[in-house]
Amino acid sequence: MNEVLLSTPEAGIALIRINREEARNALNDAVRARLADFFGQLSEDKEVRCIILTGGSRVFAAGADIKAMAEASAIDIMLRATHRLWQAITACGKPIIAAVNGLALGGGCELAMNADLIIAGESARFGQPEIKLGIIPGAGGTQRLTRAVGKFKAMKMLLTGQPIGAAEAFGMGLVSEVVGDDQVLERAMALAREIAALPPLAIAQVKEVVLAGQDIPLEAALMLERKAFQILFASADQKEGMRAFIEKRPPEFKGI
Ligand code: DAK
Repeated sequence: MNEVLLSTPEAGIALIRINREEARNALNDAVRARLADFFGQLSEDKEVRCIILTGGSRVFAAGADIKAMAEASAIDIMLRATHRLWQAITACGKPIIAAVNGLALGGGCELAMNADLIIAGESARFGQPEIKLGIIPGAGGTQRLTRAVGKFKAMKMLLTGQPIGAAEAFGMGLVSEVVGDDQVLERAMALAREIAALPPLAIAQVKEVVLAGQDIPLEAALMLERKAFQILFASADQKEGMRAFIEKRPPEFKGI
């Protein structure tokens, strides 16, 4: 039950921590189900403005639980339908920051890639080692990684299974920021605080338009952007934000 922990370190900020150190935070069914529950719950919670997802100091997550799938049949894997659990994360409309210390491997790297921002400690390592187990990534590793870093860098990681360090991951666009190992959570909190103070309807529109837009033709994506832009003029926070600027005072956003 305590393999995934949820807390509220500050108003508006939720912190989810994977806490299965003895198995290097491997994602078994229980961990995935609990992650899905928490993300589903937080999606509906109006008080939550930003979610931080983290693991331990040495391992963010070492991927799917190999012991739980080693002897599975193809039908077992199909019936487990773990993509439904991942969908609870991808469907979450709130901004998600992955705070990554140590290893993010396989499903762990895929989990981090479901976040909107990745803050990595300088010793963090990212990899898709599935190829060494005779499989390929099954939760977006071939697709999200390629979209994030491009074909040739993704292929190198996917075809060799070799992990890369935080600096290289930053250079290729896989992480948003690299900070000292002991600064990861602090930096994630600072960013979450900044995001939590901004108008949530506009924040949600940024996330929705960026994610939906990257998989459709540019003209359609620009149309989505225009519509989101227009619709925000129906929000009280747009009026507040612009009036506050003109009146030279700090805005008070209400999320409406
Ligand atoms: N699964 C299960 N147990 C794991 C594990 C994992 N991924 N990673 C580590 N453990 C366990 C070890 O077996 C060991 O257990 P005991 O021997 O104590 O019982 C314990 O955690 C400590 O591990 P080590 O002794 O190996 O610890 P080290 O610190 O020396 O090494 C390590 C840490 C993370 C470098 C190493 O454990 C390692 O290489 N782990 C495997 C990493 C890996 O190959 N990850 C990819 C897994 S495949 C799907 C979607 C996605 C996926 C699958 C399906 N669908 C939608 C269907 C994803 C697949 C994957 O992620």
